[in-house]
Amino acid sequence: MQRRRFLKSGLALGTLTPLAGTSAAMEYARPPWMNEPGAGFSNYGQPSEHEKAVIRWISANPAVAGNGVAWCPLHALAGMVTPNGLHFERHHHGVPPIDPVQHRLMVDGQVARPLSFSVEDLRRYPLRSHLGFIECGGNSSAGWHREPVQTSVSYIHGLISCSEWCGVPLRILLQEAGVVPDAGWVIAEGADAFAMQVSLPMDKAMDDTLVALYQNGEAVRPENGYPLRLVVPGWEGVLHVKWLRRLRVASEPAMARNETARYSDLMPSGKARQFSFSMDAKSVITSPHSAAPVQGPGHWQISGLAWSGRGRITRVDVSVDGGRSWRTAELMEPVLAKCLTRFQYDWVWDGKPTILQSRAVDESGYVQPTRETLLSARGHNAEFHYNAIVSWAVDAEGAVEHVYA
Ligand SMILES: Nc1nc2c(c(=O)[nH]1)N[C@H]1C(S)=C(S)[C@@H](COP(=O)(O)O)O[C@H]1N2
Ligand SMILES: [Mo]
Repeated sequence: MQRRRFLKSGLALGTLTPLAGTSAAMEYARPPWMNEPGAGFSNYGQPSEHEKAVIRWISANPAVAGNGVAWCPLHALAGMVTPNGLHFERHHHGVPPIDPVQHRLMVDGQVARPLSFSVEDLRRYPLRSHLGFIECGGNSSAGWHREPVQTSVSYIHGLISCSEWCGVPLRILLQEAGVVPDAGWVIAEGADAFAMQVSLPMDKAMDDTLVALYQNGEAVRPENGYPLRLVVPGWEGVLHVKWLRRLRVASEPAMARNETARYSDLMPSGKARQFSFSMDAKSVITSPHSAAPVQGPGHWQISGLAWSGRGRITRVDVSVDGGRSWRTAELMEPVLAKCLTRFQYDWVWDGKPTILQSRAVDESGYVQPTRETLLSARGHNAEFHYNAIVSWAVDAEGAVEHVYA
């Protein structure tokens, strides 16, 4: 009787065998935690104690205090939003302990009226929200190595995260200050030690750039720029100046360290690719991953993330045979411009060794390049902005390994 019902409901769902469930035991024992009332309320919720392994991995630079990164555990997340406590971190000079009451944002330089704002002043403006990614220009830079680095997907590609950033459009503040005609740049400065600076072209400043106060609904976290940061949709991480304290309108870029010596790429011609700005389309499979081998032949979800600084992801192709054939993956809604997009692909593994790959296409028509194509365009001296197709070999035991295919 039970079995017949099961078969019928299985048929209704169009499948005879469950994808992953085991048949339910007749006895359905009451677990111990149902025997007495549980814990009370908490002032600020924390993840389950069983999720303690889901953390950012820190690669601090031992030579420079406060310099380094913390990687986002992409392999452990689903959907597209990054929990605030797991947003990747990139600091050059540590996280300043800013008192929001004393913090000011100055708008000056080539403006009619230099202005100074408190955090409270900024909260009085109509806010705008951008759900989108921030990606460090150095993300995936292991791809430039001649041999494929053997580590987790998150240690190679985890310098990207995605949040709902809410703040004041930079345009409004610049218009109030009265930008002089022909002032082509805004030099943004952070309130960290050594005052990190970068230069933002005026067009982008006047377009969709935000002075963000909120991250996924709460105040921006200290490590992500509290109380204020720039959010420059689709453009590389370094432009998203944290702990923002000054916007100086200028006719020339600052040519600061992080837009000359860093975040630029030495090309085969000997010239440097500078001011890359927009992040090229990219995708990476986050599951299966090297820490969790595929548990035998059968149905598995290949899942991953795709994004483009130029707009929406229109398609992600997945290859389960090392690039010989490609199928279209399913894109999980919502699919937003300049935002992470989750893709999924139903994979039936026959248990034979193979190579898994993903390839993103964005609305500008740009197709994520193969490693060969990227190397032939940029050479071997580049250090940043690596966005080629990523390959994962699965061996007969299901172990996943980073390879160049
Ligand atoms: N003031 C300041 N802003 C900064 C940085 C910094 O070191 N100081 N790092 C930049 C770089 S290189 C990146 S990739 C992003 C990282 O943002 P996150 O730490 O919130 O992920 O912040 C940018 N803004
Ligand atoms: Mo960065």
